[in-house]
Amino acid sequence: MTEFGNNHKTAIITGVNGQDGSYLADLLISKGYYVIGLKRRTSLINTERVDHIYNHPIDCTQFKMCYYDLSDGGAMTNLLLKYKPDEVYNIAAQSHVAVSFDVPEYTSEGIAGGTLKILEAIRAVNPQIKFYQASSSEMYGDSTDYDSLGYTETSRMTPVSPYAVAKLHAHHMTRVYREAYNIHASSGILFNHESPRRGETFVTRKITMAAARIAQGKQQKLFLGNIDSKRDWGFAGDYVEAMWLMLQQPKGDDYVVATNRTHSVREFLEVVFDHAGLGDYHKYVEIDPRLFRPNEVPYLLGNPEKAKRVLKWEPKHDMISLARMMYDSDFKREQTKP
Ligand code: NAP
Ligand code: G4F
Repeated sequence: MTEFGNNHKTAIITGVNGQDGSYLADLLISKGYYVIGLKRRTSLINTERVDHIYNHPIDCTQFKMCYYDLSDGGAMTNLLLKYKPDEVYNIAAQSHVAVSFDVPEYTSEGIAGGTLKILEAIRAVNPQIKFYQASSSEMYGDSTDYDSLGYTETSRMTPVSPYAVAKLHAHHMTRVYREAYNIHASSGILFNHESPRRGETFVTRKITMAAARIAQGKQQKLFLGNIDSKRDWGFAGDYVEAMWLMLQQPKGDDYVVATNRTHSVREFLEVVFDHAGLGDYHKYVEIDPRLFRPNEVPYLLGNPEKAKRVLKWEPKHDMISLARMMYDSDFKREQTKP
């Protein structure tokens, strides 16, 4: 018996301080789970995204934070032995594609090596533990193996960044452990998903934060890189439901999670600047060649037909409602700053 008792499900979430980890913790707690959220040690406290759970009089009784790093397989073994989880969600990663060109070894060791360490720990401690792997649409790279409905689970993947190669390694390893050891291991091939909790250096959040500051007279210019690339953007809160649904199926599998709509960064800019009442974004945006990547994924459109059919999953937000939600949140947040 663990310190939480036995009459509940227990889940471990790596990367609980991140965007998805925090939404997933909210979801699992609302379903009655006990959640062991894993964070890495940082010199400044960065638990902002889960502080509402900590500070909640009831939710905090279902939540515990422990230190963990993707490089530490022994630590995962100890956590599995101590907390006896039913489900492990591997959400942690150096998740910034552009940064992966600067720190490819670190990115790869965390994502590829780190995932393998968790799978090995599950195999050794208890192969009945269900496993979720955060795979990515970035893995498709510049593949042309899509039709008018977009990429599917079986489309050819030709990754074009160190991040994506590492994710593809982890994706295949998850399948290998599913097939070789009969572990309930699933990969969610998630297309870009955003929210008011999105990291501040990803393009959507960079845009909504800048527009909110420009609208309040605190910033004049926004510097961006390639604004012609296209992404299939959804809401992170919708996407963590798909993660959970995958682990409730009789068997592990791979699923595309996407909205089936694609828009350029330029279109996202237009929606945000229009919603902010700022008019033409050209007045504020400058293109900085230093923000272009050595390689770019030009186009992403996901076909979530399998997730809809098998998981009965549906996205509730599209790019426009998402962009407005993010801008409104940043506008309010900016108003409270000195
Ligand atoms: P995120 O906000 O960057 O969160 C990643 C989390 O991982 C952070 O809490 C981070 O810790 C933690 N982390 C990083 N390196 C670590 C390490 N070595 N050991 C332990 N923890 C570490 O990313 P996200 O947007 O929530 O994405 C969640 C996952 O889905 C990632 O694996 C990402 O690659 C993948 N994914 C994301 C998207 C998307 O559009 N958001 C799409 C497809 C796949 P700190 O808080 O200390 O930095
Ligand atoms: O917001 P981004 O950095 O997201 P990207 O590269 O698509 O990666 C995100 O989605 C992946 C799923 O497909 C995840 F796996 C990954 O972890 C991450 O969450 O960039 C989106 C687009 C790119 O084409 C980029 O070149 O926006 C372009 N962009 C233009 N100016 C910019 C900027 N991106 C960033 N981050 N910053 C800019 O100034």
